[in-house]
Amino acid sequence: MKLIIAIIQDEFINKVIKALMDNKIRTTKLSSTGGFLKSGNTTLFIGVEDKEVDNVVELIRNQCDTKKVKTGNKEVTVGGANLFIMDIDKYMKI
Ligand code: 2BA
Repeated sequence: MKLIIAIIQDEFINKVIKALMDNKIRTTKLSSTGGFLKSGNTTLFIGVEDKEVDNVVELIRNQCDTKKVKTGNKEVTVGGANLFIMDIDKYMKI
């Protein structure tokens, strides 16, 4: 099993969650804040079987895009999504 931690820019989150729900992928949504821009984003915890990982990555990719944000006199390219994919030893619902 894998845990996908997905940091998503807020403007894409509703479409991402709809795509996950439409595909019966469970997720937990946390409000989060980027350390650099100090603006809101959303972090999803998504627990899936290994064989579902590629599908979830594609679902997220299809709903997100990069955007350019000006900060001071610099411009940075944000997202659309930053994903961390981790092995999970054990999942229990008790
Ligand atoms: P922020 O930390 O607010 O970063 C927003 C964007 O600013 C980043 O986009 C990147 O383009 C730029 N940036 C971040 N740190 C920088 C630095 N030290 N110097 C120059 N530019 C910098 P993304 O890379 O797409 O990241 C979007 C959001 O995803 C981040 O928001 C943060 O909340 C999260 N994130 C990205 N990489 C992460 C990591 N390695 N660990 C934890 N969270 C991460």
